[in-house]
Order: sequence, then structure tokens, then C-alpha cells
Amino acid sequence: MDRSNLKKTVHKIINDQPVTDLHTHCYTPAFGSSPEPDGLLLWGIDELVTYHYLVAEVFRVVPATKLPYETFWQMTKQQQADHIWKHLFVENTPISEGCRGVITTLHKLGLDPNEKSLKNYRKWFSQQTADKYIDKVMEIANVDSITMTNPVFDDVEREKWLANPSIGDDPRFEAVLRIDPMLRNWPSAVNTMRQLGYEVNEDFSGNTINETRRFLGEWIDRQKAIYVAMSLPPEFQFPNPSNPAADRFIRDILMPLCADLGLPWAMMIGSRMQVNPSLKDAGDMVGKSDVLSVVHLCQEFPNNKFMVTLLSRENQHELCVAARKFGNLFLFGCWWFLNNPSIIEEMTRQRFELLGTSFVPQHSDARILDQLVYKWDHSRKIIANVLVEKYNDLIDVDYKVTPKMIKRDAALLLRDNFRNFVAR
Ligand code: FIX
Ligand code: ZN
Repeated sequence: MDRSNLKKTVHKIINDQPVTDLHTHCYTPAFGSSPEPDGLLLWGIDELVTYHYLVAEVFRVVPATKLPYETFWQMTKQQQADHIWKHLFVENTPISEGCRGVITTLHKLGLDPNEKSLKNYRKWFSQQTADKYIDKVMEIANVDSITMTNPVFDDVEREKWLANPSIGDDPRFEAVLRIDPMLRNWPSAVNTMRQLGYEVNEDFSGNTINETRRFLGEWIDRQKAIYVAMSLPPEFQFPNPSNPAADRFIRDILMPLCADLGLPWAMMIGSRMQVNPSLKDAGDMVGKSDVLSVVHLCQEFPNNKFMVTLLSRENQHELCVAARKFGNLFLFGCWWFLNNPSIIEEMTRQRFELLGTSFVPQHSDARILDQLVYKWDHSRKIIANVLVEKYNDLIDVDYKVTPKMIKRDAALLLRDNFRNFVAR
């Protein structure tokens, strides 16, 4: 292929390639949907505009000294959305990635993104139903599967699973067992498991190891989970002599169970929770993590599969080099505060240069269903542009880049690398 139509061809192939989105916070409609109380599937303009990224940003424009946090949180969802729309989209230019995403989504839904109020958008969304809207969003975003995040220690969600074991049975979705408290707060995890009838003790005495494995195994089966996930603090260390419970959980429970089942452990490391609790979900921050702990895990558990994404930009090069050393270390996504064009481009270029096409460049982390539209639109463009650059390097030295090769690469990056890694 000559370079004159390379860019157009690569962008078309990347756009036409369905994505398997390996990490989101979206849910099947059976979990209930906004605006139902306790509805876990969030969608529509008021959820989109009150996304926690935008809550953090609006408190920069209208600080808590002017609008106290409590006053904001006492507003209705619509009042919060009106406040954010006014200050971030009308009185200021929505150039942040979080704001831009809302504009892209409205545009791709066929709506005029220049409205001064949310009235017309609310009218349009009131004519949609959650179940059909899922299909619409997946079609526009060209997403063929949405991977959920299913925190078993969240009381509301756990009760929904227990009340309706088929709640996750929707061919458009896959489930993931999320178990942060097992390492972030072992005593509370033990307490919840005991309340659910599992004979476990904080000091691992008695039948704790078998009973915790039984708890995890039963939930993996109930959810048909395709991997087990945790968000971990920047301080996460393995091994960690100062936290023997964490080491015992990993060595005696999680690693043997995941190895037996062929399930990956997805580690999302670097989230320092609630540095500003008044911002609620928007109150978390980033911290530099210890890549050597990931290396130690890959060394000690060569038969386990590790999916890893780190939250700090400063960790990315070291993590890429670590992935060159261990085939069971699988890198994915530009997580959270890294999910910005400038950093996605830098990380994707670095990963191509160090890992070829043996990684997954992006996940959406969509908390609001509608976000699939913008998160994938924005990332596909960047991934395609970096690929064009790399293909041009090859064409410069007479390597034949063909549409067949580009299609193979696009399928690996956006769907098959992940599906192959989690296949059991
Ligand atoms: O731990 C996680 O899964 C994070 O992605 C979320 O907690 C975070 O709030 C988020 O949605 C980032 O995009
Ligand atoms: Zn997430």
C-alpha cells in the first residue's frame, strides 16, 4: 500500500473493527437503570453531565467557598446537571476531555451540542428506553461486548445478584468479580464473608483459606466472571512483610484459585482514594506505584495470568519493560487520569515500540453508558494515527503494509488480544 491512502485506510479499518471493551462500570438493564433509585445502569443526559470527572471540574469554576459541597449534594440530579452545564459548557468552553466527551456524544447521537439548557436533550432522552439505548450506543461506538465491574462487597449490588442469579445474563455484557476490600481492608472483607455464612477469621485460623476460596469460587460461578479485578493503592507491595494478611491472601487463596480456573487477576494500581471526600466519587487521586511488585508476582506465579494497568504516567515505561520480561503480564488501557489524548498518544506509541501489538491500548472505564460513544471515538482516532506513523516507518524501508495486515492488527488490539488472554 502506498502512503497516499494509508491514513484513510487505517482509520476506516480501526473504525470498522468492533471493540470488546474490557473494563467499564456499565450494567445490564436487569440491575435497574437511572433514574430508578438503586438503578445501577447509568445513562442519559443528566448522568452524563454529572459524571464525577465533571463534578471535580465544576468545583474549580465555582469553588466550595461559593457553593458549599453540601449544598451541591443536596441538589437534585437535574439541578446538579443544570449547574454543571451552565458553568462548564455555556459560560466556559468545554475543552477538557471530560467536557469534550459530552459534546462528542451529543453530536454522534445526532443532537445539537450548542443548547444553552438541557431541556431539549432531556426531551430526546425521555423518548429512549434503557434496553434499546444500549443497542444504539453499542452500534454507534462499534462495541461488541461490554465488560462490567461487579463489586461483591457492595451491599446493593450483591443483594441484586442473590435475588436474581440471572441478572448478568445478557449477551451484550460480561461480568467481572471485583474484590478490592480483600487487599484494601481484609478485616471488613472477613466481616462481610462471615455475615454471609463463611467460616473465616482475620488471622487465617481454622478453615479461613478454604472458606475464602469457596466464597470467591461461588461468586465467580454466580457471575460467570471472566476475570477477577482489584483497584490497589500506590503503596501496594508484594511481598509485603508489613502486611502478612495481604501476602497470605495472594499466595494461599487468590493465586491458586485463579491458576486452577485459568482466570486472570486484573490489577489496577495507583488509586489513592478520597483525598477530598467532599467530592465523593470525584475525590480520588493518583500516586506512583511499585512496578517491582508486579514483577515479583509474575516471577512467583508463572502459571497465573496478570492484567495490569497503572494510574501514574511516571510508571508507564517501566511497566512496558516489565511486560517484555513476562508473557503472563498483559497491559491494558490508559486508565482514568491517563485517558487524555496527549497521554493516550504517548502511551500507545511507547507500547507499540516496546511491545509490538501484544497489548490492549484502551478500555473505556465508562460509568455512564453514553460515554462509550465518545471514549471510543476519541481513542480510535489516536490509536489509528499512531499506527499510521508506525506503518509509515515500515513503508520507508520497503516493507509491504497491506490492508489484510492492518485488519489483523486492529482485531488484535481492539478485541482478540483480550479475548485470547481471558479464554479458559
Ligand atoms: O477503580 C476503578 O475501576 C476506577 O476506574 C473508578 O473507580 C474510577 O472512578 C473511574 O471511573 C475512572 O475512570
Ligand atoms: Zn474503572
